[in-house]
Amino acid sequence: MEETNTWDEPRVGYVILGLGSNEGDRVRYLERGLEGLRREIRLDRISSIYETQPVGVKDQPWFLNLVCAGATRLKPGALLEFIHEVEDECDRVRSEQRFGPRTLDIDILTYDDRVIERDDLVIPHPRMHERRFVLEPLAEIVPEWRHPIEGKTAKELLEGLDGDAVRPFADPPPASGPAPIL
Ligand code: PH2
Ligand code: MG
Ligand code: MG
Repeated sequence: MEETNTWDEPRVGYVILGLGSNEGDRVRYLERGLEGLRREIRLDRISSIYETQPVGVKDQPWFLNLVCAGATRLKPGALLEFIHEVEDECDRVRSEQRFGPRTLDIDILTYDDRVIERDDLVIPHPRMHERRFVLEPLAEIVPEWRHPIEGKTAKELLEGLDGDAVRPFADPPPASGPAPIL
């Protein structure tokens, strides 16, 4: 007799996220962001913290940036909503100027090898391959990761890039709180 598969759970996606802060207690906002993300993402790699020159709007404080990677059951749209929730909990003001100062910005850089182009969500992040503040921490945790459109690894993308200043600032924030069971 044919058996129905009752174990058909939602699948797990592997995501890479970029975090940035240039307002208030920057380290604390990165830590709080990671804490929040752990409710839905089993983070298994977190880069060091880098201090980075602002890209885009130049006349604003320098950022702290890091990149993290992990597994989640949230699909891309639900992940985006969840990330907005975490940003809101971290005092993010939505009316702020695009590219201007923010307490915490969390960007979905990649979701598996998927290419998504929706009005509210473009994956891979459309500017990630030209931003040193993304590629430097990315190459630290997954140097062999390959961009699904550009066809180059994080390390190769970084090698072909000059541009804005990025300098090591601190070790990765320590894990706090339990990782979700997926
Ligand atoms: N984020 C931006 C605009 N410019 N510059 C740096 N160095 N780091 C960022 O995270 C960043 C930026 C928009 O989100
Ligand atoms: Mg951003
Ligand atoms: Mg953002």
